[in-house]
Amino acid sequence: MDPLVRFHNQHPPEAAGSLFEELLAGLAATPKHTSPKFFYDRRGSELFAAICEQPEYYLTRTEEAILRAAAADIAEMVGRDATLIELGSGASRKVRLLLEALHPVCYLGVDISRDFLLASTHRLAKDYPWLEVHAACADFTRPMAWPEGLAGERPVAFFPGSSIGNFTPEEAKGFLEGLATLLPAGGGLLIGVDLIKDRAILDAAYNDAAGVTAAFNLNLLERLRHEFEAEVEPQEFRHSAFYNEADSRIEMHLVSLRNQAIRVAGERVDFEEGETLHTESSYKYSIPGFRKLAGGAGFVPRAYWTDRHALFCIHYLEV
Ligand code: AVJ
Repeated sequence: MDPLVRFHNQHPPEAAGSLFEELLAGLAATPKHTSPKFFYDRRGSELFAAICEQPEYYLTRTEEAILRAAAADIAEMVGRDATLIELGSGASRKVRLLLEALHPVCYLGVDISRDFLLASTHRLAKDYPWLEVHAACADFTRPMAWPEGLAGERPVAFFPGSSIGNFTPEEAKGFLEGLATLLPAGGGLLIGVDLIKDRAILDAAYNDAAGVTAAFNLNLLERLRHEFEAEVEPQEFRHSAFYNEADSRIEMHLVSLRNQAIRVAGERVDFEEGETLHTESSYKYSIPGFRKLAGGAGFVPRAYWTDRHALFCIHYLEV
C-alpha cells in the first residue's frame, strides 16, 4: 500500500476474462480488429510516452503548449477547489501544467494500466504534498462511477491527449453523455481534441522516422504472446498508419506479410497476405464539429483554446 495515494480497484473481478473475450471476438470478426486499449500494457504505456517525444508527433507538445499558455485562463473558467479527475492519466504529466493555477482540492487519476498508474500518481503525490491524490484502475470505456471518498464537491473531468479520438463519433457521443450524467450540475470537462488538418502532417505523426509508433503497434502482438499465450510472430506483420480523409480518422493496422495462422487461446485465426488487423482509429474534429458533438451529448461548450497553427484544441464544457 502506498501511503501517499489512495488506490481504488474498479476492475470488476471478471474484467480480465471479459477483456480477453472482447479481444477474441475482434480477432474472429471481419474485418479483424482490436480495441486500442489493448496497447496499454506496461511496455505499451512506455512506448506511448516515447511516441509523445517524437518530433513528428505534434499532439502532446502542442497540447502542453496550449495548457501552459492558457493555464490562468483555464483556471478562471474552471475555478479553484475542484475535484480534478483525469481519465487515462498515463504518466500524469499534463495535469502538472494545471495544478498550480487550478489548485484543485483533490486529484483522481484513472487508468487501465495499473502499475503505470500507481507509479505516476505516487510521483505526483510526492511533488504536490498539498494535494489529495487518488488512483483508480479502471477501463473508462465501460460504465463507471467515481470512487467513494474524494474530497471536494465539484468534479471536473480532464480528458487530454485526444483520447476521445479513439471512439467513433457515435461512441464519443455516448461516452460524453455518460460523463454528463456522472457530473453534477456545475461540473465540467476539460478535453483535448486533435484537429482536422493537412494529411501530410497527420500521416507523419503516425509514421515517425524512429519507428516508435511501429513498435507501439507491434507491441500488441508481443502482449498477445506474453499475456494471452498466443502463438504469433510479430516479425510476420508490419505497421501501417494513414489518414482516412472520408472518415476524418487516422487508421492503424498490422499488415500480415504472408498467409499465416496465429493461435490465441487454442483458437486459430487465419490471415491472408496483406490482410490487416485494424488496431486503432484516431478521429480528428474541427472546432465547430466537436462543439456540436458535445452539445448533442448534454454539455454546454463554454470556451476553447488552440495554438497558432490550429493543430490541436482544448475545449471546456459544462453540464
Ligand atoms: C492516445 C489515442 C490520442 O491517437 O494519437 C499515438 C494514440 N496511436 N500514436 C493518438 C496513438 C499512435 C493516441 N491517442
